[in-house]
Amino acid sequence: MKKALITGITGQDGSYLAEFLLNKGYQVYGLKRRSATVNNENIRHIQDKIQFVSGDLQDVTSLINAVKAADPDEVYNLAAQSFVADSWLQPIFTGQVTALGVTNMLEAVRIVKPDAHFYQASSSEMFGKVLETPQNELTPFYPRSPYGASKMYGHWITVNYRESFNMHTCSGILFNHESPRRGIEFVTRKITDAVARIKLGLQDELRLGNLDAKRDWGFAGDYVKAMWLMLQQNDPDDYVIATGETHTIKEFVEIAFKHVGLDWQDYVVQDSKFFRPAEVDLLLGDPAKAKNKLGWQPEVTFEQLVIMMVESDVKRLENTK
Ligand code: NAP
Ligand code: G4F
Repeated sequence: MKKALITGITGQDGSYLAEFLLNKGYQVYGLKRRSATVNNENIRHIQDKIQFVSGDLQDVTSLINAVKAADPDEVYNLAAQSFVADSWLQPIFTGQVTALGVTNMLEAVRIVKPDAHFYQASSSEMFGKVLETPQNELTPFYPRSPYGASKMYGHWITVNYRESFNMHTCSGILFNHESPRRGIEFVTRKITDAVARIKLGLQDELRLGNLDAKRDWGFAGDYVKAMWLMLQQNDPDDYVIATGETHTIKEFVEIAFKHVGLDWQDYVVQDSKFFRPAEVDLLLGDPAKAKNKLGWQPEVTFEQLVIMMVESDVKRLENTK
């Protein structure tokens, strides 16, 4: 039986990846940091099948112990301070976890299990103020936030461990991917949660920032398969994972409200509080390499994704009403 260690197991991607690997017959280990409150909502349905190991990306001793406990064939480093807006409020913490945390994890693997295949959760935020469109694996980076800069370090240190130590390390440059398990602070889930609350009479308005930014949005369930495919290849490499389509925040809002029979213009208020010090205006990925080399392509369309998230939030709130 193959063994995988996932950091960030309680997050959106960690939960879909754990499900995916359990279905493939893997023994799944999840690194989980201690929390004063329960934060297992995304994995409650599979938690009895996961072996949890206590640890934090900032504490290399805990990571060494986690790799020893799991003795993994594959390590998926998904843990991060992943919210771009907060990275300006906590720039040093973001750097410690999202940048240096990657080196901590790579060191733990290099010391304990150097032949394990390693996946690093890199991000299209590294393209930032984009230098070409669409963005592919060769597009130069121009990060626009402490988060983007931290991910860029994480990407390059992953490439460096491959080239310095001959380790099987891959960097997945994933464009935005969403789901009903997306954190409530990210724009897509903030919108679908608000649409459901407004529809059910629990909320009057939705306050948002920049509606003109464009994102290449896919479904998280499709994207975790790409992570796994990267680690099954003989040669480690870096891949852009995206849909090849881009949409504005406004388009997302329009479809979400329309699905419940409402006009978004009656409810959305722009609020300067949600504008960022620097914006990433346009992300559009070119997933040709992933398609050709991994045989990967997304299954869920943009409209299906919006509707899936709205319906899930309506159902959840109806059940708690
Ligand atoms: P997420 O839902 O925010 O999950 C982040 C996970 O990291 C959580 O399990 C969190 O644990 C854990 N974590 C945070 N700080 C930690 C620390 N110091 N030590 C150990 N664990 C820690 O993120 P996601 O959307 O699943 O994304 C997964 C990864 O992909 C992240 O690295 C993200 O930056 C990257 N990424 C995401 C996207 C996207 O669109 N979703 C795109 C590109 C790249 P707690 O539950 O304890 O907070
Ligand atoms: O949903 P967002 O917060 O995601 P963002 O910044 O694109 O980052 C996400 O995707 C990255 C991949 O490209 C990941 F690496 C990262 O970890 C994260 O998962 O914001 C999307 C857009 C931005 O342009 C933001 O300015 O939505 C705009 N926006 C407008 N109003 C808002 C809001 N974003 C949030 N979170 N909240 C608003 O009220």
